[in-house]
Amino acid sequence: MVHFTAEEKAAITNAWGKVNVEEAGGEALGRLLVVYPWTQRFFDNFGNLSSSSAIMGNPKVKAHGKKVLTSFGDAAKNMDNLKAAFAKLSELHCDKLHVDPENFRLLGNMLDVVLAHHFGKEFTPELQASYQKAVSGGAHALAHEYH
Ligand code: HEG
Repeated sequence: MVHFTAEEKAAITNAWGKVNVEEAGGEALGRLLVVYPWTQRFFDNFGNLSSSSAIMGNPKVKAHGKKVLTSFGDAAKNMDNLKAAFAKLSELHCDKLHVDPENFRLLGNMLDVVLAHHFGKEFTPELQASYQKAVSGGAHALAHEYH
């Protein structure tokens, strides 16, 4: 299980407070769908995904991105027990949605790009490392109930 030092927790929480979750969520999910187009198959009820501009402007992508990042942020309040924080969602993504957990990692990397863009030089390697740890911890926890 991942362990976070007090400094890492503080850095993650502090930076997360400056993130516009709605914007960043739509941007990260949109980029996932553009960069890894096979991920679009989970969202065939989202309407027009025919081009990158259609995807990035699609209101359902934005709304779902916000939902995903909001729940990610809620879990970040529970960094000592990500497994418990994500247990229900893990079951949902496995049993109902059949999302391959590899996709959690891909989405995490898209979030990385979005945060780097948002924070610029403030996204120091140390902060990036803390986020990578949080994201891979989250991805691991989300995959935990898979069987
Ligand atoms: Mg998932 C639903 C969170 C990655 C595909 N996702 C949801 C919901 C949440 C969530 C909170 C709504 C659950 C509900 O309605 O009760 N998702 C979530 C997190 C992460 C993630 C925290 C990773 C950090 N999801 C993810 C990825 C895919 C995916 C990578 C597919 C590539 N999620 C997915 C789908 C739905 C949800 C297809 C149902 C969408 C719908 O039709 O409403």
